[in-house]
Amino acid sequence: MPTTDRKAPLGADRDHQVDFDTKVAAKQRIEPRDWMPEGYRKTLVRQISQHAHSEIIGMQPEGDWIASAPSLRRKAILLAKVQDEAGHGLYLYAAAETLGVDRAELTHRLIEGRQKYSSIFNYPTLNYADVGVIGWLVDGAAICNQVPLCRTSFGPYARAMVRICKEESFHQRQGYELLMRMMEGTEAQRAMVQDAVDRWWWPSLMMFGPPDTDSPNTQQSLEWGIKIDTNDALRQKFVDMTVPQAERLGVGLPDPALVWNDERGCHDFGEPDWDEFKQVISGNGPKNAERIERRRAAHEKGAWVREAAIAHADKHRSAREVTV
Ligand code: BYC
Repeated sequence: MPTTDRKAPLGADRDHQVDFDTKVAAKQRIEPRDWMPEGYRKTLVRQISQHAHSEIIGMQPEGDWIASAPSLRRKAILLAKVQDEAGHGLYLYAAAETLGVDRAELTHRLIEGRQKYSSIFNYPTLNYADVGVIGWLVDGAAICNQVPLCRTSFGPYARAMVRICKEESFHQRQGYELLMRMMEGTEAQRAMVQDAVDRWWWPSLMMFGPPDTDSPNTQQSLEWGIKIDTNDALRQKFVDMTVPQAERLGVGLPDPALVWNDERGCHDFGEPDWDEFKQVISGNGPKNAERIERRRAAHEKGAWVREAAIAHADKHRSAREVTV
């Protein structure tokens, strides 16, 4: 499907822009048929499709553990979570399609390395404690980032976020509950949890994106109401939310600079390794090549399903034509 040009006719541009700005300022939703600045549309396509890719690629690190889940209960929980992630990807691709892009094209951009997905999924899952820590920290960070996005200015994205956030909160709780159980277990189980927390803490902080001073998109996205908070504000919120949970769990967080600051009314904490972040989002993280290769192989393997669905739709269409 070609990209729709939603630029207004010459002469009407100014009125449309005023109308758009008024709606955004009044926190009303912009809907797919409304006029929107081309930059707004492009930014949304970028963010929503990268978000969708993250959900789909994010199925891999945990999906690897479905076959080795330690009990039937854990397997049922993990299966449900990974299936939810596929669903989130679908809601988000559908939201992106309302902006005039085609999902197949977005998938190609991902596979060909022309679009990003969340840095967090380029780290390996080494044991079952990682499944719990992904739920607790990664889904916890995702909730922090996504709850404000329920109020984002583009209607289809905001509505997708409402559904996604409900499911993310189950994801976060199942992770925390798994870790709680492990912490009640043996010394070796507690050590596994601590090791997983040590490995996932900094990558979780990186999920919120570069520092505000190094974030080229934040200011404009805030003005358009696409983003509601800055990267640093959400990172801070996540740290403040997570510290008491870590204490309750009985694990340490691997940051010697992490301390409550009475004056600021929040925690001080150390800087993530931004060079590592840049490497990971440039395709050089520990698992980037493997994640993309698996996505490409899955896409190719699914070609017959897409062909069959199109043939089925064509058959129905021609059957309808005969009977009308
Ligand atoms: N990873 O100007 P900035 C999940 C890129 S999935 C990779 O701050 P922006 C889950 C950024 O794209 C949750 N790239 O950008 C699933 C930009 O590059 P481009 C995923 C990153 O967009 C399965 C450049 O850096 N959540 O929860 O204003 C299992 C400059 O950054 C990252 C979302 O996608 C990163 N971490 O802000 C379990 C949330 N950070 O595109 C869990 C929706 C930055 O110009 N997205 N970059 O080449 C957002 O909220 C925003 O896009 C971000 C970045 C805060 C991530």
